[in-house]
Amino acid sequence: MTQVEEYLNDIVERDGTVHLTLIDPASQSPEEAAQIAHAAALGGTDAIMVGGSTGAGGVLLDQTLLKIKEKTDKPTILFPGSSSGVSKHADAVFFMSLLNSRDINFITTNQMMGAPVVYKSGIEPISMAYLIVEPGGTVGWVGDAKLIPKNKAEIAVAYALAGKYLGMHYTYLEAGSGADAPIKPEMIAAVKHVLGDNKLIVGGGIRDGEAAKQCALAGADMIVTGTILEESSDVATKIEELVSAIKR
Ligand code: 1GP
Repeated sequence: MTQVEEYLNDIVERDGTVHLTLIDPASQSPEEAAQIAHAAALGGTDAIMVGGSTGAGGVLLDQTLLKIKEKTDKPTILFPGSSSGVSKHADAVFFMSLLNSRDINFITTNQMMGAPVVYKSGIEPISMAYLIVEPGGTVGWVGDAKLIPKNKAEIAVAYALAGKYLGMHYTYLEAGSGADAPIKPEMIAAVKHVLGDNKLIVGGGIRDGEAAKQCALAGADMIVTGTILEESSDVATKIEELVSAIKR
Protein backbone atom coordinates (compact mmCIF):
# COMPACT_ATOMS: atom_id res chain seq x y z
CA MET A 1 0.00 0.00 0.00
CA THR A 2 1.28 3.42 -0.75
CA GLN A 3 0.59 7.09 -0.20
CA VAL A 4 -2.85 7.90 -1.62
CA GLU A 5 -4.39 4.56 -0.69
CA GLU A 6 -3.07 4.98 2.85
CA TYR A 7 -4.38 8.54 2.96
CA LEU A 8 -7.88 7.36 1.97
CA ASN A 9 -7.87 4.39 4.32
CA ASP A 10 -6.75 6.62 7.21
CA ILE A 11 -9.73 8.92 6.60
CA VAL A 12 -12.07 5.92 6.66
CA GLU A 13 -10.57 4.96 10.04
CA ARG A 14 -10.80 8.48 11.42
CA ASP A 15 -14.00 9.93 9.92
CA GLY A 16 -15.98 6.83 8.94
CA THR A 17 -16.43 7.78 5.27
CA VAL A 18 -14.43 9.43 2.49
CA HIS A 19 -15.95 11.91 0.04
CA LEU A 20 -14.60 11.86 -3.52
CA THR A 21 -15.37 14.58 -6.05
CA LEU A 22 -15.56 13.30 -9.63
CA ILE A 23 -14.62 15.67 -12.42
CA ASP A 24 -15.08 14.61 -16.04
CA PRO A 25 -12.59 16.57 -18.19
CA ALA A 26 -15.06 16.40 -21.10
CA SER A 27 -17.77 18.32 -19.20
CA GLN A 28 -16.08 21.73 -18.79
CA SER A 29 -12.89 23.67 -19.51
CA PRO A 30 -9.76 22.92 -17.44
CA GLU A 31 -10.18 26.31 -15.72
CA GLU A 32 -13.79 25.52 -14.76
CA ALA A 33 -12.73 22.06 -13.56
CA ALA A 34 -10.13 23.72 -11.34
CA GLN A 35 -12.79 26.04 -9.89
CA ILE A 36 -14.97 23.03 -9.04
CA ALA A 37 -12.00 21.26 -7.42
CA HIS A 38 -11.11 24.36 -5.42
CA ALA A 39 -14.68 24.80 -4.19
CA ALA A 40 -14.93 21.08 -3.41
CA ALA A 41 -11.77 21.28 -1.30
CA LEU A 42 -13.21 24.27 0.58
CA GLY A 43 -16.37 22.24 1.19
CA GLY A 44 -14.33 19.40 2.70
CA THR A 45 -13.94 16.79 -0.04
CA ASP A 46 -11.05 14.38 0.49
CA ALA A 47 -9.75 13.82 -3.06
CA ILE A 48 -10.48 14.62 -6.69
CA MET A 49 -11.23 11.83 -9.14
CA VAL A 50 -10.63 12.75 -12.77
CA GLY A 51 -12.02 10.75 -15.67
CA GLY A 52 -14.99 9.80 -17.80
CA SER A 53 -16.30 7.33 -20.33
CA THR A 54 -15.87 9.42 -23.47
CA GLY A 55 -13.47 12.19 -24.53
CA ALA A 56 -11.59 12.35 -21.24
CA GLY A 57 -8.01 11.75 -22.44
CA GLY A 58 -5.08 13.46 -24.10
CA VAL A 59 -4.32 17.18 -23.80
CA LEU A 60 -7.68 17.92 -22.17
CA LEU A 61 -6.96 15.41 -19.39
CA ASP A 62 -3.41 16.73 -18.86
CA GLN A 63 -4.54 20.36 -18.79
CA THR A 64 -7.43 19.59 -16.46
CA LEU A 65 -5.09 17.89 -13.98
CA LEU A 66 -2.49 20.67 -14.16
CA LYS A 67 -5.11 23.36 -13.55
CA ILE A 68 -6.67 21.39 -10.68
CA LYS A 69 -3.26 21.00 -9.06
CA GLU A 70 -2.74 24.78 -9.22
CA LYS A 71 -5.92 25.26 -7.20
CA THR A 72 -5.83 22.51 -4.59
CA ASP A 73 -3.40 20.16 -2.89
CA LYS A 74 -5.99 17.40 -2.45
CA PRO A 75 -4.81 14.17 -4.13
CA THR A 76 -5.89 13.63 -7.74
CA ILE A 77 -6.91 10.09 -8.69
CA LEU A 78 -7.48 9.00 -12.29
CA PHE A 79 -10.75 7.21 -13.04
CA PRO A 80 -9.96 6.03 -16.57
CA GLY A 81 -12.53 4.85 -19.08
CA SER A 82 -9.74 3.29 -21.16
CA SER A 83 -5.93 3.27 -21.43
CA SER A 84 -6.12 6.82 -22.82
CA GLY A 85 -7.36 7.99 -19.42
CA VAL A 86 -3.87 7.74 -17.89
CA SER A 87 -1.88 10.93 -17.27
CA LYS A 88 1.46 11.42 -15.53
CA HIS A 89 0.10 14.55 -13.86
CA ALA A 90 -2.15 12.64 -11.43
CA ASP A 91 -1.09 11.34 -8.03
CA ALA A 92 -2.78 7.95 -8.36
CA VAL A 93 -4.98 5.86 -10.62
CA PHE A 94 -7.87 3.58 -9.78
CA PHE A 95 -6.38 0.63 -11.65
CA MET A 96 -9.68 -1.03 -12.33
CA SER A 97 -11.19 -3.96 -14.14
CA LEU A 98 -14.85 -3.87 -15.18
CA LEU A 99 -15.53 -7.38 -13.95
CA ASN A 100 -19.07 -7.57 -15.34
CA SER A 101 -18.19 -6.42 -18.85
CA ARG A 102 -18.81 -8.72 -21.83
CA ASP A 103 -15.85 -7.11 -23.58
CA ILE A 104 -12.34 -8.27 -22.72
CA ASN A 105 -11.04 -4.80 -23.61
CA PHE A 106 -12.56 -3.46 -20.37
CA ILE A 107 -11.45 -6.43 -18.27
CA THR A 108 -7.76 -6.79 -19.20
CA THR A 109 -6.77 -5.25 -22.57
CA ASN A 110 -6.95 -1.55 -21.65
CA GLN A 111 -5.21 -2.46 -18.39
CA MET A 112 -2.37 -4.12 -20.36
CA MET A 113 -2.01 -1.02 -22.56
CA GLY A 114 -2.14 1.41 -19.65
CA ALA A 115 0.11 -0.48 -17.24
CA PRO A 116 3.47 0.49 -18.83
CA VAL A 117 2.39 4.15 -18.77
CA VAL A 118 1.55 3.89 -15.07
CA TYR A 119 4.90 2.15 -14.46
CA LYS A 120 6.96 4.81 -16.26
CA SER A 121 5.12 7.80 -14.81
CA GLY A 122 5.39 6.56 -11.24
CA ILE A 123 1.76 7.34 -10.38
CA GLU A 124 0.31 5.11 -7.70
CA PRO A 125 -1.99 2.28 -8.85
CA ILE A 126 -4.87 1.42 -6.52
CA SER A 127 -6.38 -1.91 -7.54
CA MET A 128 -10.14 -1.88 -7.90
CA ALA A 129 -12.97 -4.18 -8.95
CA TYR A 130 -15.44 -2.06 -10.90
CA LEU A 131 -19.04 -3.32 -10.96
CA ILE A 132 -21.85 -1.67 -12.85
CA VAL A 133 -25.40 -2.01 -11.55
CA GLU A 134 -28.66 -1.01 -13.27
CA PRO A 135 -29.36 1.51 -14.75
CA GLY A 136 -25.63 1.82 -15.56
CA GLY A 137 -25.81 5.00 -17.65
CA THR A 138 -23.23 5.88 -20.28
CA VAL A 139 -20.48 3.84 -18.66
CA GLY A 140 -22.68 0.76 -18.70
CA TRP A 141 -23.23 1.14 -22.42
CA VAL A 142 -19.65 2.07 -23.32
CA GLY A 143 -18.24 -0.68 -21.09
CA ASP A 144 -20.65 -3.27 -22.52
CA ALA A 145 -21.61 -4.29 -19.00
CA LYS A 146 -23.96 -7.15 -18.27
CA LEU A 147 -25.69 -4.88 -15.75
CA ILE A 148 -26.22 -6.30 -12.27
CA PRO A 149 -29.99 -6.09 -11.55
CA LYS A 150 -30.52 -3.50 -8.82
CA ASN A 151 -32.46 -5.91 -6.59
CA LYS A 152 -30.04 -8.82 -6.99
CA ALA A 153 -27.58 -8.12 -4.18
CA GLU A 154 -26.32 -11.71 -4.35
CA ILE A 155 -24.87 -11.15 -7.82
CA ALA A 156 -23.01 -8.04 -6.65
CA VAL A 157 -21.78 -10.00 -3.63
CA ALA A 158 -20.45 -12.81 -5.85
CA TYR A 159 -18.58 -10.32 -8.09
CA ALA A 160 -17.21 -8.43 -5.08
CA LEU A 161 -15.89 -11.66 -3.58
CA ALA A 162 -14.31 -12.60 -6.92
CA GLY A 163 -12.56 -9.21 -7.00
CA LYS A 164 -11.38 -9.60 -3.43
CA TYR A 165 -10.03 -13.11 -4.08
CA LEU A 166 -8.25 -11.79 -7.18
CA GLY A 167 -6.42 -9.39 -4.87
CA MET A 168 -8.23 -6.12 -5.59
CA HIS A 169 -8.18 -3.76 -2.60
CA TYR A 170 -11.18 -1.63 -3.54
CA THR A 171 -14.62 -2.46 -4.94
CA TYR A 172 -16.69 0.19 -6.72
CA LEU A 173 -20.46 -0.26 -6.98
CA GLU A 174 -21.49 2.04 -9.83
CA ALA A 175 -25.11 2.93 -10.70
CA GLY A 176 -23.92 5.14 -13.59
CA SER A 177 -23.39 8.87 -13.63
CA GLY A 178 -26.70 10.72 -13.33
CA ALA A 179 -28.62 7.57 -12.29
CA ASP A 180 -32.17 8.24 -11.13
CA ALA A 181 -31.40 6.62 -7.76
CA PRO A 182 -28.23 5.48 -5.94
CA ILE A 183 -27.31 1.83 -5.31
CA LYS A 184 -29.79 0.33 -2.84
CA PRO A 185 -28.72 0.12 0.83
CA GLU A 186 -29.47 -3.65 0.85
CA MET A 187 -26.91 -4.25 -1.90
CA ILE A 188 -24.31 -1.98 -0.25
CA ALA A 189 -24.72 -3.77 3.09
CA ALA A 190 -24.52 -7.25 1.58
CA VAL A 191 -21.36 -6.40 -0.39
CA LYS A 192 -19.65 -4.69 2.55
CA HIS A 193 -20.44 -7.70 4.72
CA VAL A 194 -18.30 -10.01 2.55
CA LEU A 195 -15.60 -7.43 1.82
CA GLY A 196 -14.66 -7.03 5.48
CA ASP A 197 -11.69 -4.63 5.67
CA ASN A 198 -11.53 -4.17 1.87
CA LYS A 199 -12.87 -0.76 0.94
CA LEU A 200 -16.21 -0.20 -0.78
CA ILE A 201 -16.83 2.83 -3.02
CA VAL A 202 -20.38 3.75 -4.03
CA GLY A 203 -21.39 6.22 -6.74
CA GLY A 204 -24.00 7.21 -9.28
CA GLY A 205 -27.13 9.22 -8.57
CA ILE A 206 -26.13 10.60 -5.15
CA ARG A 207 -27.55 14.13 -5.09
CA ASP A 208 -27.95 15.19 -1.47
CA GLY A 209 -26.76 14.64 2.07
CA GLU A 210 -29.57 12.26 2.92
CA ALA A 211 -28.79 9.91 0.00
CA ALA A 212 -25.07 10.03 0.83
CA LYS A 213 -25.86 9.25 4.47
CA GLN A 214 -27.98 6.22 3.53
CA CYS A 215 -25.09 4.82 1.47
CA ALA A 216 -22.61 5.45 4.29
CA LEU A 217 -24.86 3.94 6.95
CA ALA A 218 -25.37 0.85 4.77
CA GLY A 219 -21.59 0.31 4.66
CA ALA A 220 -20.01 2.45 1.91
CA ASP A 221 -16.47 3.49 2.88
CA MET A 222 -16.32 6.13 0.16
CA ILE A 223 -18.97 8.16 -1.65
CA VAL A 224 -18.50 9.61 -5.15
CA THR A 225 -20.45 12.58 -6.49
CA GLY A 226 -20.06 14.16 -9.91
CA THR A 227 -23.18 15.32 -11.74
CA ILE A 228 -24.67 17.26 -8.84
CA LEU A 229 -21.52 19.39 -8.63
CA GLU A 230 -21.57 20.18 -12.34
CA GLU A 231 -25.16 21.35 -11.88
CA SER A 232 -24.63 23.26 -8.64
CA SER A 233 -24.17 27.04 -8.52
CA ASP A 234 -22.51 26.77 -5.10
CA VAL A 235 -20.23 23.73 -5.10
CA ALA A 236 -18.63 24.41 -1.70
CA THR A 237 -22.00 24.51 0.08
CA LYS A 238 -23.22 21.36 -1.73
CA ILE A 239 -20.05 19.50 -0.76
CA GLU A 240 -20.41 20.68 2.84
CA GLU A 241 -23.92 19.18 2.87
CA LEU A 242 -22.63 15.84 1.52
CA VAL A 243 -19.53 15.74 3.72
CA SER A 244 -21.30 16.64 6.96
CA ALA A 245 -23.84 13.88 6.27
CA ILE A 246 -21.21 11.13 6.01
CA LYS A 247 -18.48 12.10 8.48
CA ARG A 248 -18.45 11.08 12.14
C1 1GP B 1 -20.03 8.14 -11.93
O1 1GP B 1 -20.46 7.22 -9.80
C2 1GP B 1 -20.03 8.35 -10.45
O2 1GP B 1 -19.00 7.31 -12.30
C3 1GP B 1 -20.76 9.60 -10.05
O3 1GP B 1 -22.11 9.62 -10.42
O4 1GP B 1 -22.41 11.79 -11.60
O5 1GP B 1 -24.38 10.60 -10.60
O6 1GP B 1 -22.67 11.70 -9.16
P1 1GP B 1 -22.93 11.00 -10.44
